[in-house]
Amino acid sequence: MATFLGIWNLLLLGVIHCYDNICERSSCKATLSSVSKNLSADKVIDGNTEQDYNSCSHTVVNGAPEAWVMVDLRKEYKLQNVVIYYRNERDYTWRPYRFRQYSLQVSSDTLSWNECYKDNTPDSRIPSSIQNITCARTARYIRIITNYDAPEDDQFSERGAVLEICEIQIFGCDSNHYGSDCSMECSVNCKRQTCDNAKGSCTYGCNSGFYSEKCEKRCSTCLSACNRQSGECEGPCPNGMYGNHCNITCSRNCENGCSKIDGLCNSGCIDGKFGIDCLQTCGGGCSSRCDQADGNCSCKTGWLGQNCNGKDKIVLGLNIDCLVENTIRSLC
Ligand SMILES: [Ca+2]
Repeated sequence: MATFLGIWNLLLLGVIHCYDNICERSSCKATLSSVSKNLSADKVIDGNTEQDYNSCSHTVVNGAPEAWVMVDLRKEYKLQNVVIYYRNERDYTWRPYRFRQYSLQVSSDTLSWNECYKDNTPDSRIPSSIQNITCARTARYIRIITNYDAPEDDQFSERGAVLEICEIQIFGCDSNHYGSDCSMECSVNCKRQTCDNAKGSCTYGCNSGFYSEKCEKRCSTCLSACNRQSGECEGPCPNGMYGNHCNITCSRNCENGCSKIDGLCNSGCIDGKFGIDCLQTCGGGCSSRCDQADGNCSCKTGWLGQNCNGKDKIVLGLNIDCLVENTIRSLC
């Protein structure tokens, strides 16, 4: 009957998920700030979700201003949600009043804690004894901690915080898997092969040479990293390449590579070439390097024209003022 009620409670709470209950398949360890009688921390992760007194852990009454229960998952997991079962005696008027105002926190090292949820139930109300808290964090440690001193205990002159946690179910995936059933593997190109549970986006960015949300696209020939979203190279291009993705080849006639931005040669053209992309050839009659912009040069004896690509008629012995080499030469 109690099991049926437990399932019914889950359905009412909408606790329907496919993520693994991490403590069912690993060596989780639970500890309490203090232990009352034999109601030890083991009861928090024993798989039994019954909520009667003997099925729950219990910190001591009049113990301390603070009470907590902590679960160590033994390694980092990507958490999705945490379901907490608090003591709830069904057979008489006892209510989970000590559960008010608890805090659910996670940590990777127990030194700094990150709060996923803080209950704000006032003294006049009773919190639900089963709570399903979304906690999409990567963590190794989970704790429920409280310094709430319930007024109901005043009549017994009992002071301090008390926790009576029966079970903590921690749902999530291994750090390198994702999806509602943890069946999909994070890309090996994710740093630490860690990604978020919902979409598989790499949590810590991409390994060198990859980009996109899942780091499945390969950067071009960037010398250093490329932009996570666009794939554009964040540093210079390898010599001889240009463009935002460094995937365009500089003119083969550049003297010393070309500008990453527009492909213009860094140090002009190699000897014998001119033009904006150094693809035009200097005249055959140039006596020295031709002008990089327009190809003008000083001519050797017997050559004519601004670019020195024509021959003097005297040299040719023909009555033609000027012949353009390689075009009308057959007329010479
Ligand atoms: Ca239990």
